[in-house]
Amino acid sequence: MNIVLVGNPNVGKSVIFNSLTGSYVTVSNYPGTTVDISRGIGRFGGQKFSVIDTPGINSLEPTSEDEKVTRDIVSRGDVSTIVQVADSKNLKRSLMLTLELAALKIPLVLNLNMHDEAAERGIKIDTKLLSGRLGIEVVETVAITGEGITKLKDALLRAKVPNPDILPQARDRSGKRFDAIGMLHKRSRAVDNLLKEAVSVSISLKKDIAETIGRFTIRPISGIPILMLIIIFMYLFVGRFAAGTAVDFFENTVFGRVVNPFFINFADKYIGINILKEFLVGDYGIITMALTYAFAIIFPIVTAFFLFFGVLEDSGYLPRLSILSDRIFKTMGLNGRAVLPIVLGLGCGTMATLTARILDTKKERILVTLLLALAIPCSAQLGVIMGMLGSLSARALILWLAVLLLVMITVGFAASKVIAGERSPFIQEIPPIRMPQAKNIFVKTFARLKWYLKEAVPLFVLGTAMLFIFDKTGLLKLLEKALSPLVVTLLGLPEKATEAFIIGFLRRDYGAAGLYVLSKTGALDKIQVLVSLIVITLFVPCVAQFFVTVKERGIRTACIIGAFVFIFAFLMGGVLNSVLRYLVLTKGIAVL
Ligand SMILES: Nc1nc2c(ncn2[C@@H]2O[C@H](COP(=O)(O)OP(=O)(O)OP(=O)(O)O)[C@@H](O)[C@H]2O)c(=O)[nH]1
Ligand SMILES: [Mg+2]
Repeated sequence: MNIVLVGNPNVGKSVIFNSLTGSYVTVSNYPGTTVDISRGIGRFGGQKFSVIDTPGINSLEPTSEDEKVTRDIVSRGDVSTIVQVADSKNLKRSLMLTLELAALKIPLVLNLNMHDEAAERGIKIDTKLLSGRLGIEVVETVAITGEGITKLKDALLRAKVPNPDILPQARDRSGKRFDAIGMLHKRSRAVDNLLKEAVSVSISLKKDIAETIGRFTIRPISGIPILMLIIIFMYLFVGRFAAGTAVDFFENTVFGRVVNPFFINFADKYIGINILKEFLVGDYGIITMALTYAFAIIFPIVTAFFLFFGVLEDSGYLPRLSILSDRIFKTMGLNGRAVLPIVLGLGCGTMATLTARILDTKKERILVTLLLALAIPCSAQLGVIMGMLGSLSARALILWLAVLLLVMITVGFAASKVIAGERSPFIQEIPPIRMPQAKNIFVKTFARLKWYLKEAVPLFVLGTAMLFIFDKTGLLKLLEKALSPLVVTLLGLPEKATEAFIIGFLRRDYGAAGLYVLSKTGALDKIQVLVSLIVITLFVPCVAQFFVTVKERGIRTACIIGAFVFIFAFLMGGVLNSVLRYLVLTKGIAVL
């Protein structure tokens, strides 16, 4: 038995999926969280079901790639039941889709979710009447509290093919077929009739605080200060607290005093073979470098960032940010919807590259993929960088931010002229501002940390092993010499910084951590810190992101993007190096 969850974007499909299957897929308060299908097993009524979660759709006629995924699933022929998850607050939009789904003649259950929010707004739905008219089970739920889930499971066992009488006629009296617009019109009339009978709204005079806050975040005059407050708060929490206090504790106390001495001692005593000992606890040791960077430096930072980001995602702020910044994105040939993948890129560029699927045109998808590869640091990088720059000066941090913004806007602008295609119009559903749910945030952070441990840490180990081998074979010295025109002459950095770029190929955050350690030992001056950080931020995307780019955009586009980013990063670093040296050293202007 294949059960497929289908519905408009951001209505709670993934929460329902999680409670039917007991697994966890990401839940966030913005449309476009799910861009690919997830499968799980649900057990109820003494039976076993395969349950599928899908990306949100507004119609079975797909306009973007994630919507195509859903359309393909429901038209595949092995679907035994469709559960349409609907937002009770917006029944018109939901029922428009119901009528399309009904035409598939597959057993259907209508799940009116977000019953709590509908009730708050004085919306009352006559589910009995709706169920009678549609000829299917209609169940109200509050997915986040689990209310109604048992009823939904029962209803699933009684799923029926919808009553064909509710479907608008496809042909007129003379037997001619209606076109798409004609059908839309007829469907809309049919839905209006249903709504008239089944829904009553009692006006609630309760002035909604959340709604007021929501409006403030969109208007530029209040929205920009709010955005700045959010950035400052993020800096304090991730850059100061996590990258400063927490990293100090883990690096110096936990690893510096306890973990590393223990292993070094252990290796000294029990491991006779020198090279093996160095492999574990030497300069490029798996424990002293890979695991220390991974757990003492990056782990506290990503944890803080994921927590902060989870709150942001679940509050409903991101879709509002899209609207606030639609105008800036317009100059880059994009619309405000592109904010979502870009902001998600601050969490993880790999995931964000997948989210580019929600964009309507190919041009927009390529542009966003390019910007993600070039100018958007991922969470781990961002934390390490904010920590490093923060300890330098506030001015350095602002300069770094300004350079990135400038790069993003100019490259976006130029690329939008070069890449053929269209910018699509911007229409966006805005979900309500919601109080983030602690449980969801913890579960989500936990899932992301698990991902970090599974995907990122092995790459750190690999990178360290590479450095170790390079070092032992003398290749490292050769590479440093070979790259010296780039690293030393062009960027004005010490030779040792080459290592950070080498491991940065695998993951930029690991490279950034290398620079962090280097700067702590006093090997970099202020200009060098800023230049190296700009280069590593712009520098090639991590391996995982590169592979996803290949998968999504094709090998050719991925390689062009990769090559461009690489060259651009070093050129930009070189220019910045000369300009800063000129201003600071020759003119004595205190830029940093
Ligand atoms: N108040 C309330 N919030 C809900 C309910 N169900 C889901 N939510 C919230 O709605 C938001 C969207 O939930 P998701 O499960 O990610 O929605 P989705 O339909 O999978 O969204 P896409 O994958 O983007 O199409 C999250 O913030 C949830 O916490 C509900 O019954 N009541
Ligand atoms: Mg989802």
